[in-house]
Amino acid sequence: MLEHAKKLLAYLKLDYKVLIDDLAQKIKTYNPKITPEDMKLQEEQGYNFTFKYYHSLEDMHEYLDHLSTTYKDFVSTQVIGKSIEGRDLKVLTISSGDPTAPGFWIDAGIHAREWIAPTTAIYIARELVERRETLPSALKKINFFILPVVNPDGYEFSRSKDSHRLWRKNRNPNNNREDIPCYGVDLNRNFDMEWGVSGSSDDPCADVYKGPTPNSELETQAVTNFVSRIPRIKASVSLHSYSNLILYPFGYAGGQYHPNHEELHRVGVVVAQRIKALSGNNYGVQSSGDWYVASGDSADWAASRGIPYVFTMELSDCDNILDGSCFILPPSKIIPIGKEGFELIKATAEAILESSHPKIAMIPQEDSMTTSDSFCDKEE
Ligand code: 0X9
Ligand code: ZN
Repeated sequence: MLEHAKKLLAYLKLDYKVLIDDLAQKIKTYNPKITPEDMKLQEEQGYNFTFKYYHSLEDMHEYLDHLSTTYKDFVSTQVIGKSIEGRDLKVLTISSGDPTAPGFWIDAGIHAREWIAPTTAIYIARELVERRETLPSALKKINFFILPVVNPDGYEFSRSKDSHRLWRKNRNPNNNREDIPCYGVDLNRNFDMEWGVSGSSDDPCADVYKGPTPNSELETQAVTNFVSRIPRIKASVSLHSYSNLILYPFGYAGGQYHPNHEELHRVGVVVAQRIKALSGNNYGVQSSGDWYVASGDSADWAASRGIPYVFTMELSDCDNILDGSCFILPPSKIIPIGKEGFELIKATAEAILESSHPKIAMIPQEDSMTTSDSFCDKEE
């Protein structure tokens, strides 16, 4: 196959460089089949999810349900909407017990191929629920809302075949128009904040297709409807990969900053220092738009809603940035990278509780659901 491609490129007189000798092999090695021993362990624990594999959406949802049934006093799940192919968008709510406590939104898996992001969101959920006894007190004084897979159709598509592994967008057929033969909208270009002004495309075949209108996608709508109604929301974190970066708004332009950007930068630097001490890894801290401009991302929208702490975290570096497959990470990275993600959640929680933010205009109260709504919508 590689030899055939090389011949073709030579014939076409096109310059090339082989980045990965055998991508299929890399995909297989880093997505191993569950061993019979682990299957047995899963049967014993009563659910299939582990931190040793990249699991299906179903397995991940099963774990969220396990948390909500085992810890029903303070944990619940709710389906906040459906994807374009009809999959559930399942949010885990972890209650501090105080309905007036600050709200904290965490989402992951907006981009299908970034498998380390959903696993990190679930790792964070596990720490917040199953390791509650060991948590710093700040984390117990916050109401968390976690959506580990914003783009379930894309995620399942990327798992369905080796050749789909690097899929990024959702699976909107884009009306199946003959003149638009391409699937998918980039959900991180679809949010309604300076939509389409930079770093996105109006070509449905592009990986950064922004969609036909702002907030056009069911997945984006589910997120914006739900987050707009989180009572006293103080933080929004969006998990992505890769690049070892802690980013804060705005992303639609360089040199445009969230009103709270000095504080966001300070928190980001604290997190980077803690990660360095934890794993030796170096994280950068900067505004999204100073990294590269792209409009319509979830963090810019969250900032536009007046949320004071807004971050995008690009989890994981790349062993070899030129190999073109830094989205494909061995499952042995799930826990170490989960820990790095958790550092951002911890430091943000501490910062929320330490400071008040008179300068930031918050979401008008009439838009918000009551806290009891959010905790009573428990899925049966
Ligand atoms: O391009 C994106 O949507 C994010 N990077 S990723 O590699 N995960 O796709 C970055 C979003 C941050 N926003 C901007 N740079 N504007
Ligand atoms: Zn991403």
